[in-house]
Amino acid sequence: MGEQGGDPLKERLQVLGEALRQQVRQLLQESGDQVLDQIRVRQVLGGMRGVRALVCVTSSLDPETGVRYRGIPVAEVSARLPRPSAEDEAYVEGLFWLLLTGSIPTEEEVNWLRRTLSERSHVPYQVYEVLDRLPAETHPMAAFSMGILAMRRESVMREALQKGVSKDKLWEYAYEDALNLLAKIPYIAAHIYRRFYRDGKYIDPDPSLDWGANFAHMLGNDDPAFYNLMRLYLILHADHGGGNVSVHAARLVGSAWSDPYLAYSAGMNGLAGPLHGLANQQVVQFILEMQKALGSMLPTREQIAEYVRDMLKKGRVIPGFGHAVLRKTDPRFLAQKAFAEKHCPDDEFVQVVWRLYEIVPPILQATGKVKNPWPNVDLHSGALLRHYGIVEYTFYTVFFGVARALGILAQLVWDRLLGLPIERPVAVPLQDLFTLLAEEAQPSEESRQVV
Ligand code: CMX
Repeated sequence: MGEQGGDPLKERLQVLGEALRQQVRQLLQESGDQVLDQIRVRQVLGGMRGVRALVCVTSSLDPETGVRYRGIPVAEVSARLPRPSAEDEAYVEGLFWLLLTGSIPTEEEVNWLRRTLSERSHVPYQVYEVLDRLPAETHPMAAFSMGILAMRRESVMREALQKGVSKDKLWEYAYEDALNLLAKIPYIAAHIYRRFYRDGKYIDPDPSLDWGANFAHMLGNDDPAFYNLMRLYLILHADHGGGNVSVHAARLVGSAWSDPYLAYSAGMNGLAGPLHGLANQQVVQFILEMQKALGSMLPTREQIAEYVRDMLKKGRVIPGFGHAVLRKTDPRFLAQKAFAEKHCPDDEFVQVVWRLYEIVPPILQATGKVKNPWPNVDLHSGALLRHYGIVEYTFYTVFFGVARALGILAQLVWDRLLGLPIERPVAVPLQDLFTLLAEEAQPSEESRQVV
């Protein structure tokens, strides 16, 4: 398959894309004026929470049960995808195939994808030069975003647009960019890690390894359990519907036909915010500060409760808890907890995380305002990475960024396949809202006459 230079994934997408595009056209013709939602003032002023105004092909998010990748609950997806052995986590390449096509790939298809990613993985040296020239205090997420932008000259979509490509063909160039980016992203991330935290001692890739394991290898840990943690981590963080900040930022930018390099980098700038992906770094920072303040590596439940209440009194948020959509414990947290129970139940840092899981939700609930007091994906990830020797927590959001490439790039390809237009909602002038509400409270002479 694909040995003579064919691309089975692209061929599949072509067929799927044509069929879905046709269905979308028909839907627009037959039901284009149907009302899907009504928007309240609370939503206009509240981050558009709950507004159903976007579509997503790759995944969906349910407040109670969490994210589903193409309909499969996130906790089950690894077990359904091809894997090295029954004891191992699934190959991450398989998830990318699933997100793009909606089908579980065969072993052969996963092997093809691994080979094609390996063939596309060369990063031009100028990109590494840009990274090497950054001041040592640059945050790794800023470096990551700059590394992606420094590679932008490689974009085939940018080149095709310059040459005047037809709109129908645009998705093919977005697809090529997506595969090229996916192949190179772990190299950029590993380079940043080794440059900032390991004295620039870089590790050559191992082309015999799969995408997730090779990333672990380039970071510097060849423990098979760490390979599995990486595969699991990358799968769990890959996608989360279309409305989260990183995916939405990338898709918004992509809707202007900005190529995937520009769009993915925009998504990463959103992921770098403390209310989103930076929370994984902040969880570890918060635990370390707490351990120091309380003089104990494993503080008692009472000590933790008092410390957390004190943080809330000071108006601070407790990182790793809460979510804009989820209303239950994030299944991605539970999947990481299950991994830790199997591989490192005696790790003290892991035990602090488990204590927080026990203690924090009722405290947040008692505030009466936090809509979801339960842990999100970011509460557990740092403790696992620390266990395998990646203690430099300022790098943690880059892991999230590498994983989120899978979802963002798959969604960008589908956006162009469907020919979705440039996004352009209306921002209501704030004064208009005041006027509207004042009129509603006190009907004008004119409207009274109408009644
Ligand atoms: N600690 C303290 N207060 C919290 C809180 C938390 N973990 N989560 C929510 N709140 C507060 C909000 O700040 C808000 O307070 P005000 O009314 O005073 O402004 C109130 O509770 C209501 O917020 P909400 O509707 O429950 O939550 P939002 O949808 O507005 O925000 C989120 C969601 C994730 C930003 C928020 O829960 C939060 O700040 N959590 C901590 C940061 C974090 O872990 N982020 C990672 C999320 C997952 C990810 O994207 O990676």
